[in-house]
Formats: sequence, structure tokens, C-alpha cells
Amino acid sequence: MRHTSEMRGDGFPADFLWGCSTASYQIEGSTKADGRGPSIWDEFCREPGRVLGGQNGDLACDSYRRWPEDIALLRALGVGAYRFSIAWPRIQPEGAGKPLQAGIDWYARLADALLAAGIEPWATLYHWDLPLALERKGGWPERDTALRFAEYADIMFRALGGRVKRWVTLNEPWCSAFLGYATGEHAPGRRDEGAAYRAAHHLLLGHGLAVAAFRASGAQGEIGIVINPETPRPATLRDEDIAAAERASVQRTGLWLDPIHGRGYPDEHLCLHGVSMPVLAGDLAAIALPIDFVGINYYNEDAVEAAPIGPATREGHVRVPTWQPKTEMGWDVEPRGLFRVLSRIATSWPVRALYVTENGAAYRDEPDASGAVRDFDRIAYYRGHIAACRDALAHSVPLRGYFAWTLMDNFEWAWGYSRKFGLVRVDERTGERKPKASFYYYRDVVAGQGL
Ligand code: IFM
Repeated sequence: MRHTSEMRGDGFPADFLWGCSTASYQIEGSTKADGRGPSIWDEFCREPGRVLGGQNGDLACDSYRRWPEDIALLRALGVGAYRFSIAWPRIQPEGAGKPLQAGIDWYARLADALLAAGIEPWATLYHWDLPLALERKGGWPERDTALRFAEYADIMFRALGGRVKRWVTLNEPWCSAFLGYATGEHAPGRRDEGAAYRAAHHLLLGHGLAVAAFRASGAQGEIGIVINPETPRPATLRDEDIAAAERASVQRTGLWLDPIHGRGYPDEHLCLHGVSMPVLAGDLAAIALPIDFVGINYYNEDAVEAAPIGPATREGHVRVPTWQPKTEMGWDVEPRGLFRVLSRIATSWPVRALYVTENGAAYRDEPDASGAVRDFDRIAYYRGHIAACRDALAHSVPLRGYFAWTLMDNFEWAWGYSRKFGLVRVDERTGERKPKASFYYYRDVVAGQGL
């Protein structure tokens, strides 16, 4: 625990950063404005059966036009930071070549307005909207995509480095690689496990090259990566279940954190999947360049038990039923899982600083007759998880901040608009924003009164 005279009464240091996260394709809309090129998600949404109800991000929350309202909401929340993502196809419509000034200007205006409101802009360079032109050339399974990503990152550091001091290279690269190329649940919807592992390597390479570009650009500030670790608990204390839980965690922890911390890839895991990584000389050193923080996106924790290794379960585990209440996503509500994953990462890898970069819950959120959403389940969810952060701090986890997911109801990928995570309700017809009860709860937490 950092013993500082500047502790709030609720166990959080006074300089603990409270924020809120969003992502470009989920909120911006205006997918053809100012020369933006198509992304893999624009195309994926148009393929029948990919997204619930055939919905897409053409309009989303219309934040490309309504962003001043969003900043006013963030101001009312009182958060110290806003984590948004930059749509690569707004900067380089074809994923390469001369950048579009209009795209850069839009994010520069957003960052300026945030700074003027006293809110620190946190920019994520990649939250899944790959320029379609790059997917046509093979996408992340191809090495060239990593090189193009580093070029785009360099453009952004030079363009916004004076304004943005905290950068995230990739958001949840596990999703980009495995949901995008192995299960096909996300764009580009391919089903080829070998391609997913090649994508994982090139995502990491792109991350490392972007970190090098950041340091070379002379921009001041910090850079890190955001992962969504899965560390399921063993269903029982039998040795085989403990070992199964360990194996089940690797694809979403060690596969990323080991190479980033100079330990190479987890061989046993690659062996179980019968794959090898397309590593060229110098790649592992590039991936292991020191970073300033690791962001953790946490929503839920599963329980697993051992199962015979075979085609159905290469890692020899299966999920078991649990007693925990579920959110509208069907995900378990397990706040202690957040404490466990933060502690585990802090003790297993030499991370300089951790942030919870996303945490939140989808609920049905029926508005009452006055249009108010009294989302007490979401408040209970936040309360439990923020308390888990406080416990992690008390156990010396170097946790520096917490970002709620998400500011407002938005396009929840393959679920379309059917799953609502927002602190603010967005009327799908008019785009009108209306804070839910959880908005006021989080405002009170940020102000130091919530817990
Ligand atoms: O909406 C997503 C976000 O884009 C990435 N992390 C998980 C969220 C909820 O599913």
C-alpha cells in the first residue's frame, strides 16, 4: 500500500485516476465523413447473420457530431481522464500513405476540448477498426500489417503528442486475434486458428514497433497496452483442476505478457495448440521494449475443471456451472475475480503500473415512465468491483487508476445495440443522452463519497 498523507477516506490515494472509456466504432458514427475509409467492421456488419438484428455502427451514438455533449457529460461526472480510441481509417483510409488532415483535426479538437475541461485525454490507437484495405491484403496474420500500424502510430504521436500524454497501443489484442481470426465472432470473421496465432504475433510486433516510434518521436508521456486477461478459478482444489485453470489462463495472459516482459512465448501453450509463431530475428526484442503501464479490462471470472485433452479442448479444461448472478451478457458477477487477477498480474510479471482500463456491466435497463433508468444492479456491480480495487491497493498492487466501461450505451459489436453498458442512456431514435442512476453513483465515487 502506498502510505501517503494524501489518502481519501475510502482507501484510495488522492492521485488515483478515475476515468471513463469508449471506442471509436462503438460511438462515432459518420463512417463516411471527411474521407474516412471503410473498416473491417463496416464490412462485417453488412454480412448477413454476423451482427444481431443486422445492426451496424453507421450512426452509433453520433459522437462524431455530438462530441461536445459527451464532453459535457464527462465534466458532470467529474472524471480525470477519458479513454477514447482513434479510428485508423479516419487517418489513413487505405491503411497506408499520407494521412488525412481532417481526421487528425477531429481528434485534435476532441483532445483540446478535453484539456480545456480539465480531463486528460487517453488515446487508444487500435480498438478493432482495421482499415478494410489492409484486411484485403491478409490483415493481422500478415507481417506487413504490423509495419503499417507502426507507421500510423508514428503519425499520431507526431500529430497529437503535444496534447495526448497517455497512449494505449492495442485494446484487447486477444479479441482481435482469436475472435477475429479463430472463432469468427468478430470482424473479419475468419475461422482459422493458425491465422489467429500469426495475428497475435503481428499485433504484438505492431505494439513493440509503435512503442519504439513513441520513444523516437520525443513525445512526452507514457505508453502501454490493454489486455483482457482471463484467469478462471479452479472449480475444486483438486490438483488436476488447479492445473487446468492454469492452462486455461495462458491464451489471455502469458501469451501477451510473457513476450512483452522479455520472456518469449509460452512454449507449452503453443505446443498444445500445435502452432509456432512467425518470429523473425529482432522481433522478440522489439516486442519487449519497456512500457509504462499495463491496462486490464475485467468483466467476469469463470470456473473450470480438468477434462481429457482432445480436439474439443486442446488445453484440457471445461467451464463448469457457477452460482454467481449473471449480467445481460450471461457473464458472472464476481468482484473478487478482479482482485485476484490484479494481484496475480502484479506478482507474476514486473509491471510498472496497472490500470483497470475497462470494467462495467450490461443490464436490461428498462426506463420508467419518466424515462429514468434506475439501474441498481449496475450500481451494485460497480460498488463491488471498485471495492476490489481498493483491496488490491491495500495488498500493494501498483494500481494507479480505474476507468468505467462505458460512458453511454453504444454498439456492442456482434450484439448490436441490444446490450447496454452505459452510465448514460442513449435514445436510439433521437440520440438524446440521459444519465442513469449509475452515472450519479459513479460521480459520487469520483468525488470521494461513493464507497
Ligand atoms: O464493448 C466492449 C469493448 O469494446 C471491449 N471490451 C469489452 C466491452 C464489453 O463487451
